[in-house]
Amino acid sequence: MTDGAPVPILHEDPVSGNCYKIRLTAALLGMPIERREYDIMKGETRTPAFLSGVNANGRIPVLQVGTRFLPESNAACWYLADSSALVPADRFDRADMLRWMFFEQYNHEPNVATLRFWMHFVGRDKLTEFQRVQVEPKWMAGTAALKLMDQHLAANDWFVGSAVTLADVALFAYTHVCEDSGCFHLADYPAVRRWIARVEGLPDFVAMKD
Ligand SMILES: N[C@@H](CCC(=O)N[C@@H](CS)C(=O)NCC(=O)O)C(=O)O
Repeated sequence: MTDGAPVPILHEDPVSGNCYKIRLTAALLGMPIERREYDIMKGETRTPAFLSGVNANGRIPVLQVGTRFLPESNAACWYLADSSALVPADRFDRADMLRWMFFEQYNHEPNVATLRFWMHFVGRDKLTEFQRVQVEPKWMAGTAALKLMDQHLAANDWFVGSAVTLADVALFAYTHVCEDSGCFHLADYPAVRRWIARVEGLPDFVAMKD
């Protein structure tokens, strides 16, 4: 970091889109970041050491800055990008960026990302009954979120204003891999596809698997 703050450490599982948002933010800003890996499938974020020392909420990502720990992907992105070009200077645009980041956490991630986790990593035949009954409602809600994004992107290159912001970073993370679940098809969302290509074409873009 240029302000004398220590190099942040990202506690992550590399397959997680929430963690990837933070790596992508750092890459786009040219900021160094260290990485500590956990395997969520093995419960490594639920150990007493993790719960007492990293995040009492038992989840990654967590951004460690010195001795302080910041969970929640969008808060961590904000910490890195505050006062940068990824955050609009205009007050309304800044709030609008947050609007899309809240949308991502409420309408998009709990549906699109959760279905990716259940169907691709856990496996449909290993889902609990509780999870199984939620597949269809999550598919409907995820579809509604992707449709809304497509509608917005049909008329706009970026979610806010005329350049990439954290809203794009937050929404890109799970959208570009939404087909992993087998529930969503990007061909249904042509404007989203064009926007994905736009994000992937940004200087310093890093892929999820890098
Ligand atoms: N709202 C949180 C969601 C964090 C989250 O759900 N993390 C998942 C991986 S993407 C996790 O750690 N799961 C492991 C577990 O719950 O045990 C964020 O945006 O960071």
